[in-house]
Amino acid sequence: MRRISAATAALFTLISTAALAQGTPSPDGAEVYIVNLDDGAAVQSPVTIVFGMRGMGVAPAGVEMEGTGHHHLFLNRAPFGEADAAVNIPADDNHIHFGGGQTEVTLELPAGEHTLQLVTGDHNHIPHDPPVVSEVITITVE
Ligand SMILES: [Cu+2]
Repeated sequence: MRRISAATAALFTLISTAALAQGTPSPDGAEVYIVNLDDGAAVQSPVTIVFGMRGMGVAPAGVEMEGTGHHHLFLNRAPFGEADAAVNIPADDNHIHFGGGQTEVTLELPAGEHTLQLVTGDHNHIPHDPPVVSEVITITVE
C-alpha cells in the first residue's frame, strides 16, 4: 500500500509538472547579449557575432542541466514575442541553432540591413521561461 502511494504521488508530480511546463525555468537575472556589435554598427561581410551570457551556462542541445541552455540567433525576423514562447525554435535561415554550445559565429551576409537577436533554448530547443533574449540590434553590411 505504501509503495502504491509513493508511486501515485510520483505520478501526480509528473502530471502536474507536465501541465505547468512552459519551458525550462531560466535562472533569475539570466541575460544574453551580443558582445562585439553595437546597434547601428556598419560592418563588412563575413560578420563575426560573439554571444555573451550572464547568470546561466552554455550546454549543448540534448544535455539537460539546470541553469543552462544553448544560443539561437534570430536573424532578420520580428523580435521574440509571445508566439515564440514555449514552442520549439524553428531551424531555418531566420533561426540559427548553436546546439554544439558554440558562443560565436561568422556569417556571410549580403549588403544591407540585418537584425540580430539572441534567444536561449533548453535541451529541447524550447525558449526558457521566462525567456532569456537579447535586445534586437540592427547592423548594416556595407
Ligand atoms: Cu536549439
